[in-house]
Amino acid sequence: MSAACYAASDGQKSSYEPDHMVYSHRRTRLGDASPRVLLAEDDEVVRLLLEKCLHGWGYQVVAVKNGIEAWEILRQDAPPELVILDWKMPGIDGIELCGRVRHGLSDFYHYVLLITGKSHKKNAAQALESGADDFLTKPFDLSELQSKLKVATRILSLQDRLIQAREDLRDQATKDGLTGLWNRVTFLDLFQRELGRAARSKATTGLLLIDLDHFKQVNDTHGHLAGDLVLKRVAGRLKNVLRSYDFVGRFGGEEFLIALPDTSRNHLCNIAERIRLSVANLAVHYGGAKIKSSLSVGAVEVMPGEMSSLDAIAVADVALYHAKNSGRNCTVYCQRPWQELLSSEGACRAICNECHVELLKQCVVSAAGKGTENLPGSRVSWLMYPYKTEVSYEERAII
Ligand code: GH3
Ligand code: MG
Ligand code: MG
Ligand code: MG
Repeated sequence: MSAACYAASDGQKSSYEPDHMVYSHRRTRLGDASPRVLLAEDDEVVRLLLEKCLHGWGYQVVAVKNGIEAWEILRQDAPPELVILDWKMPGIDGIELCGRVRHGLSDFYHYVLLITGKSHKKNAAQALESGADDFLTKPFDLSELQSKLKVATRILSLQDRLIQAREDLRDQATKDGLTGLWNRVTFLDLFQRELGRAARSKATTGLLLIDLDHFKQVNDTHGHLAGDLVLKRVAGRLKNVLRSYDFVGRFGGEEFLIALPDTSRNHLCNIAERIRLSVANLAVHYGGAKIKSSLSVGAVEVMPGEMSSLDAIAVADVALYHAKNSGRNCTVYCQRPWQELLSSEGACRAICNECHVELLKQCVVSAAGKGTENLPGSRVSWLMYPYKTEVSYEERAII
């Protein structure tokens, strides 16, 4: 599947970002003490002299002897952003490289200084028009080169700060401030896109709606800061259980959503249980107290093109409702016939219909401990279509 790691830029395990998302994270050079310089010069004497000077001025230098090698370096991941190019070089000359840098590379800005023996004014104009930021005629004074590189460094640093500010704003707009998870709007956007992708590739998608049990008591007993800490720790646990291309968001106060692309029913229930057990085993220490938590999970498997993102959440919500009513600290999985009913009748209407929910409630089938050899103490139930009240052994043994 086409996916790239992305989650939270908080140093925790990554979660999922489809490659078509705009939420990519741009690398910046911030934190680099000395900028890296690519020096391309075919004259060995000049190259060695400049390399030595650049080192002496504190730059990290990659020196190459022709345009082809320079282009190879520039096309690599995270190339130096300060580039010194000789005009006349074998292979690809400096002018052509300037053009390639401006049109052929990614969104990195490279500051390009062109050096040449050509001294005519029209040569300088040609260099600048080809994409160079500055121009230096050989032979030149080394202090002049040093000054020009200082200007280049200033401009690149300014660019880094702008990129960082843009990334910070993007984080604020897309992440939940407390947990670092995707916020509700972003999660819904990602999930909708994922369902679209899954419909095209005929893949099933798992969705988990998670709610902490009796969380109000944590606040009431230990205070809201303790509650905040529990939310953060739980969010960390959720992320740690997931694969790199799953993604998790904070839906509301103590509610979380997890989308699991290309996920079979077995894996969906397994991961829901792993999450539940992981949080059940969590003890958060706060002010001398040891706070234990549990959570309830509503799980739903969305077949390709079967329902909208909001309908899927509505179905998971019904399953969660049943998990709460089944004693909490458990997972309820919505069985397919129920989903089919919802998608044909309109999930939201069905869920708002209290009688309908009551009718289904009678059909919750407990399968505690069934087929969960690797997850002792597992508590998974299945919600069934109202008229299908019996669960076959195969269905119970799916995990
Ligand atoms: P249930 O098992 O039925 O879900 O019970 P509950 O107590 O978890 O549910 P309820 O909806 O009664 O309470 C949720 C609580 O979550 C109430 C609210 O104060 C708290 N909460 C919501 N957002 C935050 C937050 O960001 N920080 C803290 N500390 N508490 C929050
Ligand atoms: Mg040359
Ligand atoms: Mg809640
Ligand atoms: Mg709750």
